[in-house]
Amino acid sequence: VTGSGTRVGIVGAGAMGATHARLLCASVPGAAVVAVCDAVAARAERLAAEIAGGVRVLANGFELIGCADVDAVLVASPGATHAELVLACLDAGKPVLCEKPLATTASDALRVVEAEAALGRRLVQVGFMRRFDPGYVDMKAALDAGAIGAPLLAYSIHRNAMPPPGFGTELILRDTVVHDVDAVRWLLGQELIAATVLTPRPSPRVPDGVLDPLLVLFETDAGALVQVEAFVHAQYGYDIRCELVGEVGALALAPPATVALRRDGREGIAVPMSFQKRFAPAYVSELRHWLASVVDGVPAGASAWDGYAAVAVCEAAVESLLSGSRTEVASAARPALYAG
Ligand code: ISE
Repeated sequence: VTGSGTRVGIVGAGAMGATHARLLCASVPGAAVVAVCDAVAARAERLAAEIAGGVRVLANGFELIGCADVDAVLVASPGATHAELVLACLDAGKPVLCEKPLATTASDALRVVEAEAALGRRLVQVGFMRRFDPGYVDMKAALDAGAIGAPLLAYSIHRNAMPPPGFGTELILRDTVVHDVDAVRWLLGQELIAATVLTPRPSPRVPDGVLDPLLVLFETDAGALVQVEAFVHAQYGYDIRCELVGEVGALALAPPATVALRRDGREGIAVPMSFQKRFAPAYVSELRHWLASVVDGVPAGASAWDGYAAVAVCEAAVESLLSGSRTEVASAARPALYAG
C-alpha cells in the first residue's frame, strides 16, 4: 500500500475479472488497477487498454503475484486455478480477494485454510458478494435483532436465465448452489451438516444429460432445514429469492426493483437478466470493504474458512446427487484463526 493508493493486480480478464476491474476504477476510491493477466493474452490486452493509466499485462498469475508494485491481488480466473493462486498470495504475504469457489475440491480449499492458519493472519477474502447486498444485509440485521425469533426454515431460490455453454449438473451444485450455501451459513450462523439432492424431470430446454432444476435439502447443526432450488436454464431472468421462517415471524428478501409499472390492467417490475446487474451494488460494496480491509488489516466478508466450508457442503451435495441418498458433510476442525 503506497501513498498513491492500493495497487491491485487482477488475475483473469473474463467476465468477472473485467467487471471487478471496471468497478474498482469507477467506484472504489483508493484503488488503482496496475496489472492484469489472462490465459488468453489478447483478452488481458483488451482489458488493460480499456483501463486508463498504463496497466501492465503479465504472462500469468504467479508472475503478477510476484510483482513488487502489486500490493493486493484479485483472483477471477477459472475455479480450478484458484487454490494454487491463493496459496501463492499467502506465500508472498499479499491480501487476496478470490472469486468463489475458493477451490474445486474441499481438500484444496483446506490447504488454503491450513496455509493461512500457519501464517497466523487473515489475508484471504472469498467473493461471496451476497454478504454485501443491501437486502441480505438488512435481512441478517433483522434476524440478529430477533425480528422472527430463532430460525426454523430457510428457502433459497437461485435461477439463472441461461448458464455458459457446457454447464453440467455438478457445476450447478459447485458453482451456483455454493452461493446459497454461503448465504444461509452466514445468515443463520449455523453449519450445514447434511445434504439431500432431489432431481425432478429436467426441463426440455436443458442440454441432454444435465439435470436442471435441482432441489437440495440441507440440515443444519441447530436443527433447521434449508431448501435450495437451483434452476440455471430458467429462461426468463436472474431471480434470487430468500425467505427465513422463525418461531414468531418470517423475513423475505424484497425484489431489488426500484419502480413498478402499472399499465393495461397489469402491474410489473423488471427482473434483471444477469448476476452482474442484480448484484451490482453488492459487488461495489464488496470491493470497497475489501480495499478497506487491505488498508486497515481488519478482515471483511467471507474468510478462507467460509470458502472451505461452502466447498465441503457442495461436495456432500455432489455425493448425494451421485448416490441418490442423504449425505453428511465431512468437515475439518475450524482453526483458532477463524474463531467467532
Ligand atoms: C456464476 O458463477 C455465479 O457466481 C452467479 O452468481 C451464479 O448465479 C451462477 O449460477 C454461477 O454460474
